[in-house]
Amino acid sequence: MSLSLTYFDFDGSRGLECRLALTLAGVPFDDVRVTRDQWAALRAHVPFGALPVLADGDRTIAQSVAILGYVGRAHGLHPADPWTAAEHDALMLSVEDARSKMPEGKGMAEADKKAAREAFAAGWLRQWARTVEARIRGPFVQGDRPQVVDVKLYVILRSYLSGTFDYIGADTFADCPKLLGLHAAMQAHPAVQGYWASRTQG
Ligand SMILES: N[C@@H](CCC(=O)N[C@@H](CS)C(=O)NCC(=O)O)C(=O)O
Repeated sequence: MSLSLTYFDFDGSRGLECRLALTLAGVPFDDVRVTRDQWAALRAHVPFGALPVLADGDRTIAQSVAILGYVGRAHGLHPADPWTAAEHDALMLSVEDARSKMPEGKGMAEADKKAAREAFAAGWLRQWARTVEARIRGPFVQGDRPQVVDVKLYVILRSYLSGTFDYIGADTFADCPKLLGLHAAMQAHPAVQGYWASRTQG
């Protein structure tokens, strides 16, 4: 099996989720990072015209949740029980909801963007955080062992907690200790630490 994961050349969002899931699984993969110019030529040739894309020989799959589900099922990082697996899928899809519902702010006056983002954080996002919080056993979703669902939650929490998005404050999650604990436990996991070490040494 020769896997390659194609995404943009930055460590965030859906591409980071897939790289970290493969790293957690201990699976070697070709980490293909495309420039924006390369992407313009590539877009028409990938499923759904978006990245990430996972290739195994001449087979490709797109959609981050499908890629994570595949990696998880193939390597024991997604529940074997169908109901529990569907619960994990729902959590992963809710991360996609969070991404699509956040006001982008493109073309908005800064004050309007600020108001829209703060309303999103205080409203939809806080409710999302509480819903996820109730589904975490601790430190990871299903207990002591991280699975692909934890990787996806870690990546979006990392972006919120590090201030990647203007006007989405870390205080949004102040009453969600399990969510913060999941982020901290993922950050401290040897596979994740190894990934970050490899990126700073590269
Ligand atoms: N639902 C898809 C969304 C994929 C997506 O929107 N990817 C973005 C990067 S995170 C992308 O390819 N953007 C470039 C473009 O649309 O041209 C998934 O979860 O993988």
